[in-house]
Amino acid sequence: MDSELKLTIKDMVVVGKGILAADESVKTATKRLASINTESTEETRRQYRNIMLSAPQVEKYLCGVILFEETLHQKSDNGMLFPKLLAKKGIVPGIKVDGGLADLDNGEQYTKGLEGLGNRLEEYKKSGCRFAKWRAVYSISEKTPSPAIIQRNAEDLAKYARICQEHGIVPIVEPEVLIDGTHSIIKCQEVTEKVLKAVFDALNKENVAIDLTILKPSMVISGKQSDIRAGVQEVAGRTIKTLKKTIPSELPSINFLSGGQSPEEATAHLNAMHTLNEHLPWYVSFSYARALQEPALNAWKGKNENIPAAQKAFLKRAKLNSLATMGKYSEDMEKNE
Ligand code: 5MM
Repeated sequence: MDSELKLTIKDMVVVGKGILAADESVKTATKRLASINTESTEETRRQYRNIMLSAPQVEKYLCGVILFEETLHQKSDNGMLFPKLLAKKGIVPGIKVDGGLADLDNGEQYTKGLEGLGNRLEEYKKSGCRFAKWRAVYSISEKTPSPAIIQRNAEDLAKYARICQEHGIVPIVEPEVLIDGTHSIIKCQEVTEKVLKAVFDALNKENVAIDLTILKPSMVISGKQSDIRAGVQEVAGRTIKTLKKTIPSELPSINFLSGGQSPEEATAHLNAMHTLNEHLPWYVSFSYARALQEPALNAWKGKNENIPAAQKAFLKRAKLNSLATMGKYSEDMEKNE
């Protein structure tokens, strides 16, 4: 089992490459398609995913794609099952395995989906998936996140990660401290530190092999509605400081989520982390959904004649984020590319 996991890590930790999150549930995909006045059907969701997954030479920038269950059984315009298409390009197919969020009485949310996970993983494996992803969320307000949700999410993420590794699937562990709110970057830093500490304590307790795990965290960033929002250098500096304090060096890769940042912000922040002149013990890259997809979605508008423009927009963001993983991105590339 270990050699299988090691090979997947090797294929997913590649300098200059990152992960595309294309794992929106039907509900979220419907919201995204509504923003371009396109009806959400199985076919329009397939068409949309086909634009990104079939984009020419996308494998230069991506080492993995997180898929939603529905996409596993869908085919590209050329008639190839999407996981097969990705594998053919040398991109590792993965799958979102959490069952979404459920409300708790105090207004916080936990993640569903542990029941029957092992059996589902066996099925996903047959479809070609080699890694999985599970997302837990933490909201910042005066009373949240509560110690109880920090503990519960950490334990569930750890159980999920252990089950994945037992089935030869690399777990992506995604604790997302939400950007919504008026909080300061310092508050976000405090919360992120507590959350990550609890997650790694739980992973260790559950005997999860850290060197065969990928972390998908949020960045340390000011609340979206905050009056004073920290600049790029501060976000990069505080994020790396917090990660160094809480994450063991044997973790192979940290792939950030974009969490509501604009595409340009998400790229600039990642790039700045690589220009801090600090040694980073792990590979630091991206696993963006919105920050990679937004320009493509807006260019497509649900119309066939816009597919080339949508693919161009998608490849541009993928390339700029690839450059950011090496600290080689600059703002003027936004105009020239
Ligand atoms: C936080 O969401 C993840 C990363 O996306 P962003 O880069 O846009 O923040 C993403 O993988 C998310 O987990 C999926 O889109 C699935 O979301 P839902 O809400 O449909 O389960």
